Amino acid sequence: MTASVQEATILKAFRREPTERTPVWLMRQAGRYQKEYREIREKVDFLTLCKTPELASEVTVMAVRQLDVDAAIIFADILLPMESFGLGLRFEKGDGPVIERPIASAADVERLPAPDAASDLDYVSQAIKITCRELDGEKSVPLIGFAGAPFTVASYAIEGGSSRSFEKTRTFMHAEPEAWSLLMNKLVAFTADYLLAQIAAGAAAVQIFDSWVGCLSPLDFELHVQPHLQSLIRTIGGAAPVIYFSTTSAGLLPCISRLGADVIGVDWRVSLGDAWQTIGFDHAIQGNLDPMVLLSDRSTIRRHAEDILRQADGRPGHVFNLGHGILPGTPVDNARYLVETVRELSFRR
Ligand code: 1CP
Repeated sequence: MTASVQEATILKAFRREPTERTPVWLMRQAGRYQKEYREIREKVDFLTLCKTPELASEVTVMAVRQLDVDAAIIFADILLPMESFGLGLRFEKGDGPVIERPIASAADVERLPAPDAASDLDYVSQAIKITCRELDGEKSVPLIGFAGAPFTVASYAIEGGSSRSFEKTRTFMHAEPEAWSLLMNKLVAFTADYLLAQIAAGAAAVQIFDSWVGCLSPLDFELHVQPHLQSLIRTIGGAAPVIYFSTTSAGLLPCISRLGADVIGVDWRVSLGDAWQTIGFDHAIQGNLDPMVLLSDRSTIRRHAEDILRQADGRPGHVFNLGHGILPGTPVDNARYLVETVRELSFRR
């Protein structure tokens, strides 16, 4: 990474250094809401797009140019490791992901291989290298790497796909605590190698997506998830700033503050000011506009952006983002307007 990338506004905010304005990027900033993305997807299926470094890089860079955001996020998916673990992965039209051979027993966990993340998902590292080369020359826009958190990835591996209540996952966690722990260990080992490979390829920060962990009680989080996340973040060992993102997790924030992450991503179900107070000002915070607001109009978007910036109170260490991924029906113009508005409203003279 070049020195000018290190000085990028968003990396300063991750380190809680003062910045002249609040940096902004949007989760799922490359995706179906863009005409250009849909055109590429007419030609290649989603997994082929993820596995072709030139194409993955192209959609990553396109989102940065279209929205003028402060960071890129590499185009990939948290479910790619399913293939590495031999569980099978396909995406059905309209129905979301299908895990072909889901985990159903302790024996299934014991039988899981120990794949080599860096070589198995080398196509992600290649896409990162191409993207960094592309973005470095231009405006020194840093690239964020990512992976799914062990709980959220395990939920797909056990449910066999998306879920509402995570019944099988939570039942397995309670009924087979030892197998659960072994599964977490295997996922942590893989994910640590994967994230370190992304950092080595040029990612300036990494985000751990724990989208569904909010279905757990604080007690179960502490018992069955927290030590594994701590071990994952400890293994990354400061090689790059770590963002830990989750949703519907307001009640878990005291536990989340103990994970060792540098930046905590929160959704809109908690006010940003309260969340920051709870996790402590020794963390940076990322969030937290309701993505649904981007389906409305400019004055509504502006009002909500103002409120979030007011909650952050000009304190160093706020990175503006949505509280969850951008929705497919979002007008690109509204997303662009949000980025412009955050920049304008947060500018500190
Ligand atoms: O073209 C298509 O139809 C594919 C849609 C799509 C896209 C654009 C999927 C399938 N994944 C992605 C890209 C993606 N996924 C990115 C990179 C793009 C960017 O941010 O700009 C990232 C960071 C993810 C992460 C991801 N995948 C998460 C965590 C974040 C979140 O939204 O909670 C999760 C849960 C997934 C799983 C996933 N991938 C795709 C689908 C349909 C799903 C299932 C979601 C669900 O269970 O509801």
